[in-house]
Amino acid sequence: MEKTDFGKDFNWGVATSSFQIEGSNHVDGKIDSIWDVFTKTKGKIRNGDQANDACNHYELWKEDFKLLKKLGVDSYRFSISWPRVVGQDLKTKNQKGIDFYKKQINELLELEITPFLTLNHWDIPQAFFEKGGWVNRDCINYFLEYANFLSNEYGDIVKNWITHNEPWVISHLGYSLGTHAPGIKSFSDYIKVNHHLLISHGLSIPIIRENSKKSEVGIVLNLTPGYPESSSPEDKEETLIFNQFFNEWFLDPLYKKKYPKEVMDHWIKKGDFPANTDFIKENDFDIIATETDFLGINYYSRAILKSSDTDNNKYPIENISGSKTKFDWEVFPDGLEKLLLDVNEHCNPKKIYITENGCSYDYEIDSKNQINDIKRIEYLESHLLACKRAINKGVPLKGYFHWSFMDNFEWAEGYYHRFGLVHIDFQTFERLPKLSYEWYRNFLIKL
Ligand code: IFM
Repeated sequence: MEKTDFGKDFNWGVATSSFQIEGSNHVDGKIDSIWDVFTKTKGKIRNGDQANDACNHYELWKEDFKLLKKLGVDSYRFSISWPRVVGQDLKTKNQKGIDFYKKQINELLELEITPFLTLNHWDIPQAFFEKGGWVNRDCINYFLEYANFLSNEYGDIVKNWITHNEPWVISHLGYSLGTHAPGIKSFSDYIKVNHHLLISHGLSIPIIRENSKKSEVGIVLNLTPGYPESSSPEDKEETLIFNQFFNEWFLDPLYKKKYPKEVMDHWIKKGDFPANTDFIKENDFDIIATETDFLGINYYSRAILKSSDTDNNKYPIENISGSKTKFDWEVFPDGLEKLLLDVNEHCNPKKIYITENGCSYDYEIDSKNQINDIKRIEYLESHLLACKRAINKGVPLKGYFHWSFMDNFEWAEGYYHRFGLVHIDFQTFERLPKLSYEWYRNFLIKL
């Protein structure tokens, strides 16, 4: 497999997010995010890990960008920390935060690396949450003001915009299971959060396009294809419900102006779905389906479903059969190929990017100070091959961003999982590229 097999205009990249790497959570005027509050709540994060320092990227970003350049990527996907760029009233601007990202964007352009900017990778201001956040439809305006101000500020230098990262995780883990910030357990809030996230996405698109001429705007979904454990009608039915709950709940409104029926009936039957559906207004689906320039897909694994699984209250990547990553997620590259083909057929997006794909494994640093993370290399290579097969079958896949550029703070899992191509010593903040970094580099620049 050669880089050139993917076409000349293919975007090769890596991805990160603000809260997971930056640290310096209380300097230069940054206000609290919901994750600052959640991480301080006892029992929420594995081992009580904190993200006050994370990778100390806030101070070391120039050093990180040197490694990024050396890696040979075309593009870098990262997110803006909303609470770093506004004050408590969500209206005043924090110039130090704005400048922090402006310097980074300009440096990336200097290095000939294209920035892909995510507006919301989960670390929303606590002040926004306290005003009702995603549950409160009126709060959508705060997000639109944020999108307006950011695209005004950076519109000339950023041309690739992502509205939200993984709405399923925001709503399901944050508002239904409560295992992520803000830690709410309410099915009706969960449904509203989904809906309002999608509306805010749709409404922000024309704003961003107006401020950032000739830019491209999209959304990122974490899609996990479900497979039935057997060919029994019950397992197939279970799989259909899973796929609608996990994937089509987002794809359908975005591309077909509706929510999928069977899962909704299933929730209504269980008594979960809010009896009052007034929160869905008449032309909401027209707003949500505002045409995007690309669809970002984050793919990690698949789920295998059997009929007794009918329970949305568990994290459903389980019952797996093949080899697993440290997260217990099955390594299943064929699922990526099939997912790309299915999404292309059903939604026909103009362009697709794999905006995240990666794995966490344990490893050791050997006596030569090297990290031979062979399993990550195998994971990366096999998933790139899956991408190539999908492209050969006509999928308009135009980029691949590996998750992640560096080890980082893995949300409720703290520092337990390491997804990076670059190792981070979370005590000294020393950076050490792993063998997988060298592999990707060799692939990208043909040493
Ligand atoms: O670390 C996360 C990222 O923030 C969103 N997608 C999945 C990754 C691995 O769990």
